[in-house]
Amino acid sequence: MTSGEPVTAADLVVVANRLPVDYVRHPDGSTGWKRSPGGLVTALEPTLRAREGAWVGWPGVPDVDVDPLVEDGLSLYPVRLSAHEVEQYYEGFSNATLWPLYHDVVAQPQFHRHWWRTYTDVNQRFAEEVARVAAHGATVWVQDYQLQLVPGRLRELRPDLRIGFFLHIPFPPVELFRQLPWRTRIMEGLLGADLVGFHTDGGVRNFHWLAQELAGATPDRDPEVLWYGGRRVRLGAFPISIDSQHLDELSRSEEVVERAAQIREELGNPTKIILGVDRLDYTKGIDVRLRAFHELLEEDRITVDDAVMIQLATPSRERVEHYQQMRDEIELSVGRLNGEYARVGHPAVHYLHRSLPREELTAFFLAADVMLVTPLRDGMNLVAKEYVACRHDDGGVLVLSEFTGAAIELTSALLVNPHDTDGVKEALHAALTMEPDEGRKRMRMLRRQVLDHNVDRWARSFLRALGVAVDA
Ligand code: GDG
Repeated sequence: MTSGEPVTAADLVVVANRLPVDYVRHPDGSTGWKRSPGGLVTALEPTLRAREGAWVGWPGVPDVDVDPLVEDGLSLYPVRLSAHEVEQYYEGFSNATLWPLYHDVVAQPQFHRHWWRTYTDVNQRFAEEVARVAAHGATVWVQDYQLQLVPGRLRELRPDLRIGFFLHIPFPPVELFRQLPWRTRIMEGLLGADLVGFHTDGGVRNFHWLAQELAGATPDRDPEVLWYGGRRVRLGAFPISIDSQHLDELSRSEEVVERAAQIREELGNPTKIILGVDRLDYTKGIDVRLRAFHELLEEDRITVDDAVMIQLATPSRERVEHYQQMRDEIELSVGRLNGEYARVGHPAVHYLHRSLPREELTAFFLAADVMLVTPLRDGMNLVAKEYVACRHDDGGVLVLSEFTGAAIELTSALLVNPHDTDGVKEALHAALTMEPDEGRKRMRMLRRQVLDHNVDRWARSFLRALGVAVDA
């Protein structure tokens, strides 16, 4: 897969915490690269290839020195992180300070000065690496909350660059953001960009206000423009999407259709299959849906013959304390539920704590009669869109939290407030008993939205707003 020389002066540089490949050490001591196919790389690959593109990021393993490489035609520039930096910059400041703070403080953020110092050092290193590989006047697209200081640092190093920043998680309400001891520094960092993008208008509004209050930016007549340091900073909402066409095709393949039927059979042909798919994260509201399902069983409104639940939970951030606690709580709830309602050979909840191949996941989406997406807060939530893209049969009902970015577009889902257990319970019951015609009508509307707005369109609209000439 690896061939050619990495570009030395890139016209377009994507910078993200992770490279689109992971460095792997095999048990026999040999090393190699494994692709980690995310939506982002799918979206950006064509554009990166079309112009001398490069990707700067961490290879996923601490303390390794690896040279720049070319992988499937993409020039990749690894940034080295020590184990200490991974602990403080990534697990600490990014995932135990910023992540809970930006998700409405659903868990208590931890503020530690030594984590912050490492975050600034690592952001500086990323900026320096980009400054080295970007051609004169190049465009740089910085991704996400781990790298919020990069736009500012980069502008100091390379004022010739055109810099965009996109935040994949929510940008929090004013009062919450103000808790952060380093709030002004973060705002100054982000204001180094020419374009700051969010999933929703809410993010734009929060940022617009805080940039004035904390960093002294001045507003323009255009509510999506701020003036800072004599420069124009554009803001905008760019709701991300998925590779809808690809998923639609995959879900129509014979293998996936057959596997979906087989899953139903393996479950003992229940009347309804309820599905949840998430990274195991406390923001995703996995406990909310388990509670709703549990109460419906308790109240005899459904039985395990009527409905089984499958919760697929991808392992995530396992070294962060909040995640360990939450995993224990979820597994306790699953155990209780099964203890009370399962029959031998027929669990009420099937819980898998592992990552599945994309084809297998697609088959689960196709098999599920009800998809439960109940985050307490989520920037977008791609799983909701993936479920819709897979339902080429117009089947299935989506129950979706109001507090996801996706809820703004997917208005034909059954929208729920995840803090309202009764509301979630009623919506789950309504989904399980919905008339097929009504379900199909809703799914058709959802599919129109998801198939019309794929991730490629998202990437193009961001780059266009940044002033990059992209094909229509
Ligand atoms: C962040 C923001 C925003 C899950 N399990 C398996 C698997 N997945 C895939 C899903 C989906 C992705 O992981 C999860 O994306 P989400 O959007 O749902 O959530 P986050 O990981 O929290 O993403 C979020 C996103 O960034 C993009 O901007 O939407 O709000 O939090 O694609 O399908 N994939 C495979 N096996 C699994 O077991 N192959």
